[in-house]
Amino acid sequence: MKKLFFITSNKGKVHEATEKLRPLGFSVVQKDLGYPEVQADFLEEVAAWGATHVQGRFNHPFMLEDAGLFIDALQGFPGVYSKYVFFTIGLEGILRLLRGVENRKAVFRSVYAYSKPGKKPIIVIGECTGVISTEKQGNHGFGYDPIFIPVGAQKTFGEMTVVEKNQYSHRGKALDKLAIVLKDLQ
Ligand code: ITT
Repeated sequence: MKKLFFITSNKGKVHEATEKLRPLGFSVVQKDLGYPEVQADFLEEVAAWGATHVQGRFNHPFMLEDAGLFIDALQGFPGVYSKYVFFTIGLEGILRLLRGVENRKAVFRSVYAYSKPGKKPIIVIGECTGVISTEKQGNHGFGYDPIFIPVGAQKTFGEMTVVEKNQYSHRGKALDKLAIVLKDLQ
């Protein structure tokens, strides 16, 4: 198994990445080094900037991720502010903003930056479209999982196992792409 460092504070992400990449020959190792999340309009900028920052103090190949939930009826909010919004108004706040709103479409985006010492980070993106439920369902996963139903499913991410969520999710898709990149690099 090839060791793959994942710079993140989020154990849920580590769990999902582990399940996804283990069968492909990678053992994911969490490093909670912390890095500043730059104020930017796009997740790609946040991930690339974070990777360049970590490169300066971690002399191994690694990956990191920036993710967010973009809600149609809220013009893409919370988007790049997903973390802040989750810890402030939370799921209840989002459900309140959408009370009575018919268009419940949303997309989860995940951007991975893979970095090797001295090299420009490689960026891969995964997306998952779906709808925001009218109430919280399930207690698996993390973050917005209990209010997001992906297209093709009848239940929220919060009601899915990690393996099931990976089949639909933005993170699962981004990691599939990353696995191809990593294979080509070997
Ligand atoms: P890092 O240390 O990796 O940055 P984080 O939890 O801060 O971990 P992000 O900044 O990438 O992660 O994510 C922003 C927010 O979006 C985060 O607070 C999560 O609640 C939410 N989020 C991201 N991916 C999610 C997923 O798969 N399911 C539910 N919520 C998710």
